[in-house]
Amino acid sequence: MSQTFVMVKPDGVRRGVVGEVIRRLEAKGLQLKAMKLIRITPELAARHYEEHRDKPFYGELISFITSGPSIPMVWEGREAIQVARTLMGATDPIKAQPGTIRGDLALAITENIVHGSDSVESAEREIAIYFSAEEIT
Ligand SMILES: Nc1nc2c(ncn2[C@@H]2O[C@H](COP(=O)(O)OP(=O)(O)OP(=O)(O)O)[C@@H](O)[C@H]2O)c(=O)[nH]1
Ligand SMILES: [Mg+2]
Repeated sequence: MSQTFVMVKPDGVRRGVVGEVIRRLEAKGLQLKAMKLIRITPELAARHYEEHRDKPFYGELISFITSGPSIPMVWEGREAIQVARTLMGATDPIKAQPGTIRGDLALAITENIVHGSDSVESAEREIAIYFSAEEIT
């Protein structure tokens, strides 16, 4: 069993697809271990996206992720990191396959509905940014 960090971004909350994202992860067989609704602060956003600090789209990324409430979550299951990334689809929704969350629900690369950890190290790091150990069941 492994754990991953998945987050519905502000566009997903605004568009009312939180339930749809959760439904797909549950239907696949992953188990929800922790969840909350928060408005990400600029400080939290900078920690989350520190790997992208020098990218040209960094400013856009930070202003978008702080633009409204998000739903950070911890999910658990076999190969949870890979499984969640596969269900999410490619980063650019234009290239994401139909049947994936981004392929079915999104059209813009910044507003791509969900975030998912891309490695064991990033899952551990991101879970610790958003949740204390007591908040994970
Ligand atoms: N505007 C813009 N945004 C980008 C670009 N590349 C990535 N992003 C945004 O930055 C986020 C993080 O980029 P990555 O970590 O490389 O992509 P990812 O791992 O598929 O997506 P996350 O799960 O959100 O981390 C993406 O989800 C996009 O919202 C880009 O070329 N232009
Ligand atoms: Mg990423």
